Amino acid sequence: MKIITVSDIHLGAEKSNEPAFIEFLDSLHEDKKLTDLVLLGDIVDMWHRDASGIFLENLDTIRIIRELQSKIKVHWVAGNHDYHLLRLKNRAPHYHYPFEFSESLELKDGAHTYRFMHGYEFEYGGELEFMKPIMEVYCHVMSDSLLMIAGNFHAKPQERLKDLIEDIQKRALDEVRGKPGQIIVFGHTHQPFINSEENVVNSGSWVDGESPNNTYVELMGGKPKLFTFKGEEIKIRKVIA
Ligand SMILES: [Mn+2]
Repeated sequence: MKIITVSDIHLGAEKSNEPAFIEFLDSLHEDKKLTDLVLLGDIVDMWHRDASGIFLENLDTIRIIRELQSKIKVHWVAGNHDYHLLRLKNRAPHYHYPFEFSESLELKDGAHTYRFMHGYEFEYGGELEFMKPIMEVYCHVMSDSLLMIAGNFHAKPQERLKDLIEDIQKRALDEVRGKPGQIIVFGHTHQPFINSEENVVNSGSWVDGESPNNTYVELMGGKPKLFTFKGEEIKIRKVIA
């Protein structure tokens, strides 16, 4: 089993690095060992583009992911910016969508369990249930006036989360603390890392201006690796208390 995970492409947002992401997806066709692709949320950005237009504007990307589905399993975990995807099934239960969208995901590989969450859960903490309908509303009623009112809510994650980042990373660690064999993989913060115990992994983003960006996670045999597409493996390990 070889899993590749990416998150936070933010397709539809001005700074999304769509061309590089398409090139990356194309490259996955060559990987004969690959069994699973996990799209870990905020793949499309319905907070910056109307939900109906966004898929028309990104047909190329969707087509490539569909083609990959003939070879590997594709899992799509919803993020806060594509949270509405979880509700598609309720709206049209008779329609067979090409992707299954889930709130979180667990994949087992022998003695190892990989757990995937987008990561807004770690930001919102106790307010999570209150935030879910708000995330959905944001996906629906994207408008310039709402963006103005929202203000800070839409700031770049690195600015918006700068005082919260340590807490978010600790909450992610809490998910797997004292659970041998479990690895938590999340995104949301646009700050890719693997911790020193190699059981907490952040997949980063594909947004211009973030550094590093265009990152992806590879999971094989219980070992996470972090790469920059067309760049180096990121070998630094972050200590989280
Ligand atoms: Mn997010």
